[in-house]
Amino acid sequence: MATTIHVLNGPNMNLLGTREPEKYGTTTLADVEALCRATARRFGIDIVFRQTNGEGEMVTHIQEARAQGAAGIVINPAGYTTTSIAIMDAIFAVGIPVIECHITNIHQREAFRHNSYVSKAAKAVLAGFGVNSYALAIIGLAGMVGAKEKN
Ligand code: DHK
Repeated sequence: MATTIHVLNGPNMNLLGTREPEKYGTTTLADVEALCRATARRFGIDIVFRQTNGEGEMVTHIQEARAQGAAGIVINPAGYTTTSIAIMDAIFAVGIPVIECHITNIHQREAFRHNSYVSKAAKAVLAGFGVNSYALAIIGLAGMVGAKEKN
């Protein structure tokens, strides 16, 4: 059975492409999904790609990733990054490697975006590479779970 990574997206990420393009660019979430699938394919990894605007639903998505046998998670918790103890707890609870990923460099932005609860539970963080943060997160996670790049 192929290794699977779940890529989880939080609130307002469904609006990527039209949402504050000067910060988040014009790439849509469907484009990001295609980027994630293409990047994972290089390692023979399958992707489950999900988005939710709800905090509780994101907790459920994290729990379902482990229940469905995911090797790890790439998560852009978006606005819940700096507020959600429940999402942090879910990441601790599932015990599979989680990579936190942001399109923008949250440390360069408003002070309220700097304190990430998710970072306290994540294995690693990618921020500021634009949508390439997702591709880099998948490459890093592939290494963590022992997947090798195919020729
Ligand atoms: C996306 C969001 O929606 C913000 O709430 C975060 C993050 C930054 C991003 O850069 O992908 O602060």
